[in-house]
Amino acid sequence: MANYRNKGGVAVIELNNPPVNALSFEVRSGLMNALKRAHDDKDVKCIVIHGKGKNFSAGADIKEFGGTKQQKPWITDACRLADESSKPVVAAIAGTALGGGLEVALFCHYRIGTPSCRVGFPEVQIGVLPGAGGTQRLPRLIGVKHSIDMITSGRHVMAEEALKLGILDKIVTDDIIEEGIQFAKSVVGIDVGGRILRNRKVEDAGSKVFDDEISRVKKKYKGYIAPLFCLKAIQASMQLPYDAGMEQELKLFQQLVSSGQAKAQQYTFFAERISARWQLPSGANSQTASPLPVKTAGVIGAGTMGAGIALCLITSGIPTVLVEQDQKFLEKGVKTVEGDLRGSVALKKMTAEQANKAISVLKTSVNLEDLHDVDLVIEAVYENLALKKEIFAKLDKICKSKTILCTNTSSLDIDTIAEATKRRDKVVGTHFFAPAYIMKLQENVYGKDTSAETVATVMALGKRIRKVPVLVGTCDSFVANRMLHPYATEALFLVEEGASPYEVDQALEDFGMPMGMFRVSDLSGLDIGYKVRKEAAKRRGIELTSDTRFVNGERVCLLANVLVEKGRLGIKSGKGWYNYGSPGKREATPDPEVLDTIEEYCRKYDIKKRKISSQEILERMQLAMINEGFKILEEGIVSKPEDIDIIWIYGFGWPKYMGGPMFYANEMKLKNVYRKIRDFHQNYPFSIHWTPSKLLARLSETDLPISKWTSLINSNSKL
Ligand code: 3H9
Repeated sequence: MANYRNKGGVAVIELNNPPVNALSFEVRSGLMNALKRAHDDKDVKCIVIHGKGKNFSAGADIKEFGGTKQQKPWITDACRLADESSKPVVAAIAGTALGGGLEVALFCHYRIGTPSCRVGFPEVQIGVLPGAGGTQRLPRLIGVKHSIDMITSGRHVMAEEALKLGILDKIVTDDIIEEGIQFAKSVVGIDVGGRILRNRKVEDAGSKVFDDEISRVKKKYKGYIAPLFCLKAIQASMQLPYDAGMEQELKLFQQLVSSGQAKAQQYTFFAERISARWQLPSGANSQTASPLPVKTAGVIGAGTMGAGIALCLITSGIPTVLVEQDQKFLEKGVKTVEGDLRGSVALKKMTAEQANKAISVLKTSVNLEDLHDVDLVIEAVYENLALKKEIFAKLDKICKSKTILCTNTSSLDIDTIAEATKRRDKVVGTHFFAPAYIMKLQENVYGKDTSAETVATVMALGKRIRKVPVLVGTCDSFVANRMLHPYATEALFLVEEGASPYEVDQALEDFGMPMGMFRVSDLSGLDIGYKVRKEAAKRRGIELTSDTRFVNGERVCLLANVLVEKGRLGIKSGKGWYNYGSPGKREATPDPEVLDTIEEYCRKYDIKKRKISSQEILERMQLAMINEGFKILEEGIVSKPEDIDIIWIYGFGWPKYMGGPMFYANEMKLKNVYRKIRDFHQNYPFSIHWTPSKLLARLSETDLPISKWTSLINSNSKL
């Protein structure tokens, strides 16, 4: 709703729907009535609109999209009187004015904001476009070029920049409502005609600008349709009169709202927030547990991962000690950090000043003892259980009793590592993804003794260092890599059976993955997987050679080992599944030598090859991994499907417009997913990953939407 009061001739209208004052049906109706009242009241000389609490408004209520509450008045109906009023209308902005919130402000004649306020059109990130005049009014205020930038990126613009662009008329420092009232009074009597945006013309930027932008946007936001629709709507503002432009904007908005991409992107928006609300089996949760302060941190291991993690910490202002046992490796790690900082400055992702500030809080050491005073340590040495246990035992003696000890292991048992210490409650997994500075996922893994306070601390740390933290339980390889395993295994089987690695990658990239499986393997280094496989086999008492075809009756394909043994380690050696010309180069070209190696391998084992369609490639890789996802849910390793989707989106770049693998399964209908998995199980009986999940079997009978799975899982813990 919207509150109304008359303060000495100033109508003060408050958008009231905390915490973000989303423009629900009630708020839109309330705003329309309040503007009418102010318009009709002869005592009122001017009008101020502000938001209740900390925010102006975060825009339309996304939950209403596609629902019954999406009904008139629209935001445009609610605001029409602001446009038509001869009384000055001022938007007084604190916190955020986003999407429809900024559109309300653009219907006002003036906009003032606090120094920390932010404005923007983030609609594109939830698969739609500003549909209440934003694409028609912003170009009339700040021109086509800046409007394209803001609307297609969805970025938030801070107060200073908003003032420079002309979105804000003034930045004020006192109470925003009082400032709004004073400002409104100061403009009473000044003709508002020139301030009404619908009356302004949009400068003709020419059609070439749009041709160039279409190419840029297609490249930058590959696969996403909303940015292209945004361009069409902005172009309409230039080509059509205001009313016709508004009609065109609404038409494009409605097309997007009903698209599958918008549904998936909006699911992702809420999934991220649902996933942030964690819970431990004990019942302790994000509401009840408080994090410990992390004023200083330590990172052990200055390899690619360690250096990347240290970079995340120092760029977030956390003084960090980077420890490596060997001075030469340490120097190499520091060079990596410095190089990445320089790269960020060159790409204008940070200023030289910020880079200098970050490096100034990095200390280095070859002595673990230098971690005696830090609040949290992240160990990022290579994947060896004995080594990790040794380090944790030492840390336990060196560090303060309150220090939290984290391991970046991607597969090892947290409880076994914790057993090396006398503070098992303070041991936790913080699994980062390569490259650690870029990839947003932080998979936090609790062990059986990890305390709620420890979990709260690493979840809060994740947010602070601009990651997306997700909490998972401990099991072999946790969630991300455990699901990756059947996905990658199927990729290799497909190659054995006749698809080339390049066809596999093409199918995945056409689907929307940023990189195919084989390119990712080359980037990570084939030797890493090789070592992990050997270690895992050793733990299970198995000896693996490239001739191994079955392990305990289960089919395996060790083609990747054959490449490693030929010295093809991926990008680092200039050759892997692809040819890169020379070590470190990124441009991947298919390599006939690899195809020959595969041919030779298949001949050796008498494997018959056949033509494999891209549909089969996607189904086998994705359904194998989705089946594993249901097993993970069934075992309670994560408590909700949203956790899995966020892991795949931020850990492996699953396209947001496809909503994550569990959402994708939901869209395919679970009965179809289950049927196909059962068929694959019949056709490929030697792959345990095709054994259908019991949870999937049950859910497929119910046809419940993904939003209801969690309640069914919780009410049927014994499935
Ligand atoms: C639009 O405006 C279309 C128009 O152009 C045209 C229409 C015709 N709706 O994120 P937080 C909830 S499209 C419904 O945790 P923060 C959120 O789910 C809209 N709910 O806080 C959460 O609920 P819960 C364009 C919303 O401080 C709670 O509010 N606007 C909406 O970290 C707190 O949110 C956007 O896309 C919403 N619009 O961040 C902006 N927004 O506690 C989307 C939030 O139950 N919003 N909620 O989990 C944001 O980016 C962030 O929420 C914001 C605050 C930056 C505002």
